[in-house]
Amino acid sequence: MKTQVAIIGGGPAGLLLSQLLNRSGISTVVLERKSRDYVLSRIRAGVLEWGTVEMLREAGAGDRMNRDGIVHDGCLFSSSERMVRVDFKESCGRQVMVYGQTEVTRDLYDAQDAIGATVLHDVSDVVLNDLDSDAPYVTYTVDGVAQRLECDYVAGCDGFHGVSRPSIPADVRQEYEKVYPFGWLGVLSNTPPAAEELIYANHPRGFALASMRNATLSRYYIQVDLADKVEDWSDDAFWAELKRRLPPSVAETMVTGPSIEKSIAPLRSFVSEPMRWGRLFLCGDAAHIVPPTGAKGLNLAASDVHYLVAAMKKAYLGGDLSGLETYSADALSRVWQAMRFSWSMTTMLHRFPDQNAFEQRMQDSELAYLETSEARRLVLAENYTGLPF
Ligand code: FAS
Ligand code: PHB
Repeated sequence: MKTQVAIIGGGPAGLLLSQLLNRSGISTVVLERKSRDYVLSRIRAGVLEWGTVEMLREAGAGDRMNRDGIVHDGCLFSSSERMVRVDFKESCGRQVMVYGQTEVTRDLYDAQDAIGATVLHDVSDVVLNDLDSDAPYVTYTVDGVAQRLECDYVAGCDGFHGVSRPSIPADVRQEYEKVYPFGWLGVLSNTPPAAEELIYANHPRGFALASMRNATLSRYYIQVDLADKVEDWSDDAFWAELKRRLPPSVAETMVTGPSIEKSIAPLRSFVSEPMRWGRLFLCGDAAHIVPPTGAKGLNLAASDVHYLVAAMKKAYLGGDLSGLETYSADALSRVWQAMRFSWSMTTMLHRFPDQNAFEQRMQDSELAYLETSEARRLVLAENYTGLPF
């Protein structure tokens, strides 16, 4: 089999890339390790930057989002002393869309079906070959049969544990990492959201986040120790701890109910450079990971796709390879800004095990500054809603 761009991974990055390339007349084949149902069972991100919203609309995958997504003008930050609202629209004229990654992935699969794109599931033994030649190819197994896919380029969209990043020689890769000494216990419940907008809570007992998917589906997180297991947390224990950390006015009125999903995610900041080696281009979690505090993971996947689609169109439609040459630097420039923002939000809002009284005061003063400074709110708003591409 032959295609122009072989895409490894059928998550948001791979599917969005496939959709936008095919709509530009560039052929792709997506190789996904898991089944479609498995991919669609994942509960992950919940907030879309407006740039991501516009890309989904451009991809022809925005109709359900336009109908069911919730446009938010701002979000709230709380501590024991205060509740601060950051009005994105007032500060920087931009908004975000609350719409779950699960739905984004579903919409992308539907859009791929509508154009007859090739997405192969339950693929194993993927190996990327001759990436440093002008004739790369991918070998893989599907239905027990070994296959070979000839291509011009390979897009590694296979996430943090994929095969693409390790296909770049270790002596070429420069990796940067910070692992945080806590995790997030997340719960999804068929209950109305605790508030109209997201609440990021900094509490002496630890961080909490009140988010949502729609008017009857809520998503909550609390910071937990790395040693915690999901089975350590009954629903009652989770709700009691969440209420301790949210503002009393919110905790008193919020509706609780059985968890329909409960999981613990570790937090790390990670970047692997370069994002291109020979004919391989990395996109999304394959190249970088952010702590979810800044709601950047999914949006950075879209950001990389934005740059790679532009570069591929320039190459295929204009015979100009300059975009491919600068892809890694272009994508990384925006990745590092999102990395910085996600790190700063995580540092400002979480309780670190070795945190001393001075560091506690620094967090308090950060929130006090956010409350009193329009300039500080603008900085948060422009980063949270997404810096320009
Ligand atoms: P993905 O990991 O989504 O997709 C990669 C795909 O490649 C997967 O479908 C995988 O099965 C496939 N694959 C892997 N190896 C392969 C191989 N060898 N061959 C073929 N296919 C292979 N982000 C936020 O913004 N907010 C959040 O709240 C948030 N919560 C998260 C919770 C968890 C538990 C995790 C893991 C991530 C979370 N994220 C969150 C980040 C997440 O949304 C990612 O940023 C997003 O999924 C990135 O999309 P992709 O780059 O497509 O990677
Ligand atoms: C979510 O709704 O899952 C969510 C929202 C904002 C974040 C992280 C997760 O920063």
